[in-house]
Amino acid sequence: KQDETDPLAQRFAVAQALARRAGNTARRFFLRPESLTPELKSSSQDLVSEADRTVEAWLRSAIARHFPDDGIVGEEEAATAGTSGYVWVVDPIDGTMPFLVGQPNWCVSIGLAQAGRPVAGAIYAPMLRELYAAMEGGGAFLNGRRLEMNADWTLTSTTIGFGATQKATPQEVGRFVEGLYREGGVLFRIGSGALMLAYVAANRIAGYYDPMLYCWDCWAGAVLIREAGGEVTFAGDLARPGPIWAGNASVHADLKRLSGAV
Ligand code: 2AM
Ligand code: CA
Ligand code: CA
Ligand code: CA
Repeated sequence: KQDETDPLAQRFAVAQALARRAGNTARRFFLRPESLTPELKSSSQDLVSEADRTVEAWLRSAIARHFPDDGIVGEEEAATAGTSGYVWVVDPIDGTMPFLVGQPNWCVSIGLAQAGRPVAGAIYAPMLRELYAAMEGGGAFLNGRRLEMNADWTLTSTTIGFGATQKATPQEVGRFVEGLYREGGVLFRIGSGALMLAYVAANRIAGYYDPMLYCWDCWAGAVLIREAGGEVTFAGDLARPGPIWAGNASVHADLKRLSGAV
């Protein structure tokens, strides 16, 4: 049983509850898509709607109510600084594109940083009825069931998740896909980086590479990977996007090599 006075365990419990509640709010929007008027952000495939904004605003006020001294970084609003050393890293809807076209593969992602390090995370995918949760030193779980990554898998044991939004360059995409297929690998892609990381932790895909993610896409997922026994490198931080590689030790190294990072 977790220590209820431990500041991280307290936040971890709240993160899971908020991910569920936020997910259920997003789900109500999802089931009434005619009520949404999506707007373009940076490109024709970078969208936002009132679902994203409403859920993030709700999350921010709920976090501030529970932990007024914590910082918050999220996709749809400017970061707010805190004094406690804890920063919440939230994506109200990861997978906005799938969300807006009626695909079930989207989620709420809530990560926690302590002194800039990923220490806890909760990912809730309402249409899949899946809650992924992990806290440093406490293991990774899917709906309460412990996750443990397959240490024997290679690049070709099953498919490999690849992010590659329009922010990735054609060169980055081409080099990686060509190398992967040359070595017998096969691509997997859904429009949610957080869920692809969760799928790696759950042994549904063998690894994941994205040339450019923001912290809110991958913070919670990074904790899941580590606590499920895998390796993850995020070259960005709380302020800057960057590439990410995830898998067991062998797949993680292969993905770095195929992307030209080493
Ligand atoms: P989003 O749905 O929250 O925007 C897919 O590779 C990942 O990239 C998702 O986590 C998605 O998060 C994000 N994403 C999708 N389109 C993007 C874009 N145009 N710019 C930056 N990130 C994007
Ligand atoms: Ca977005
Ligand atoms: Ca995202
Ligand atoms: Ca988002």
